[in-house]
Amino acid sequence: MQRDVEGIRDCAADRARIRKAPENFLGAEEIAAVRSGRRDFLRGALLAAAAAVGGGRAAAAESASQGEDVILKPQPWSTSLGQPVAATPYGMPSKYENTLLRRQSPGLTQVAAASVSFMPLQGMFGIITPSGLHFERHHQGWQDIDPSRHRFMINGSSPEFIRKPKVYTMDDLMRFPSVSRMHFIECGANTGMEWGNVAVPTVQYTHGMLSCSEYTGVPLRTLLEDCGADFKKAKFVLAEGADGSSMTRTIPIELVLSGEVLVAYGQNGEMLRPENGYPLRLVVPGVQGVSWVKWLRRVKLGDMPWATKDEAVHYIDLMPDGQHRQYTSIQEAKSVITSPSGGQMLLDKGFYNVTGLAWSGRGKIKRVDVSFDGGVNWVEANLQGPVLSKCLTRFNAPWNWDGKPAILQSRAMDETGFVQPTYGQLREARGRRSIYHNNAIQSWKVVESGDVSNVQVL
Ligand SMILES: Nc1nc2c(c(=O)[nH]1)N[C@H]1C(S)=C(S)[C@@H](COP(=O)(O)O)O[C@H]1N2
Ligand SMILES: [Mo]
Repeated sequence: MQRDVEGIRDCAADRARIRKAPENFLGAEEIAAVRSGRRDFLRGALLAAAAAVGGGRAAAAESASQGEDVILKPQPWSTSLGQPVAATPYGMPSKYENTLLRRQSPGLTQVAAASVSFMPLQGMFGIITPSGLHFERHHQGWQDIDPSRHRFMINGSSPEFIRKPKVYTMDDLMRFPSVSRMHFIECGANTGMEWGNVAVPTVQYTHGMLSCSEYTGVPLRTLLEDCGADFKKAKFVLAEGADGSSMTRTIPIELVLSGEVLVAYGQNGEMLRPENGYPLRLVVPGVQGVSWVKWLRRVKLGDMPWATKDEAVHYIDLMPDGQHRQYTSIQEAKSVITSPSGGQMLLDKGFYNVTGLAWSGRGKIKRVDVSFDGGVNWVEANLQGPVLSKCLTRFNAPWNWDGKPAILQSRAMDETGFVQPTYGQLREARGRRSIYHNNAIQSWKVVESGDVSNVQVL
């Protein structure tokens, strides 16, 4: 798979044919350069001609002549001493992998520390998000908290809910039996800008408030039992963060009793990153990101939802009848084709592996269909294992592009039988003035030049 402009030159012999999405709004210039064959972008007129006429043979000829050099002559890396072990005690990506980064959307106002960075889905593989590329959403910036000074308290809004309120140190928590589980986290506002038909250019900005990790921690249920919680009386818990945002969210006790809610300290085999809540965060599988309270300092038991600012003023859905819907926490089934996707460019007709991600807050993904004609005809995609509950699932579908305009879509179905809606169906139920919980089918338009862009199909 072709992943950047330089890569076209270096890897053309692999017959990879997708140019990577421009990572910012300089894309048009790069594309113009591809077409005019400017030599600082692409070597020689041959490939430029190939791109212009969409012919594969010229590109193949170019790659063969390049291939001779790198395959027949000894390269510096085979004739010199390599770097020693532990030259980088904490390993970093290759210096050539310098464009796949978290980015802030140019379509959003940047409010100092209260902001969002998006995960670069368009160039990622499999289902796990490397921790350094995990999206970020902070309401008051992130902190790097000294774990020896971090405390986690469990109490009740009245003594009837809990017999032994406790304060734990990180050392205390890490002595409990732990579990590790893979789950996605999606901000309820992911894909939010598309409600108003504002088409942001790339999948990073349409769907990048999404990540997936293996989390390690203690089921909250275990800790509540340790404190003598009365599960007959307590109906809800309130989770509270230690940062300056006063982030508090109500979580129904049934979710906690299922054992799925974790008080987590581990992410992808190491401690959480500071941006993701180090040293402790709540993991609430299937539920929108805001409930995954970071820098978790307290869980309080009660018998009524608290209606705090982040559940009474924010994170509510404005319905067509003018009413606000509250506590819509579950992330319904959703999917998106990550490549080819907006901003990328198909360099040639022929075979493509269309790939993407599907997920559901209600369980496992059962099936994903893919359309190449804007939803008229559908074929079933291949689900790539493992297919886990409340976790990202990778899908792939083979496609032979005939060089004609096409509209690529994916449609997920989860194990409850829920089918991802079209924009028409979503707007019928929800109107068009929402911010949160947009799980409509995403469409990518491919034109004859090979350019891929974001369009909405009802
Ligand atoms: N304490 C605290 N927890 C928080 C937030 C925050 O600002 N403060 N942001 C929430 C929101 S809105 C989301 S979407 C997720 C984002 O998690 P991430 O930054 O690890 O991706 O954290 C949630 N937990
Ligand atoms: Mo969020």
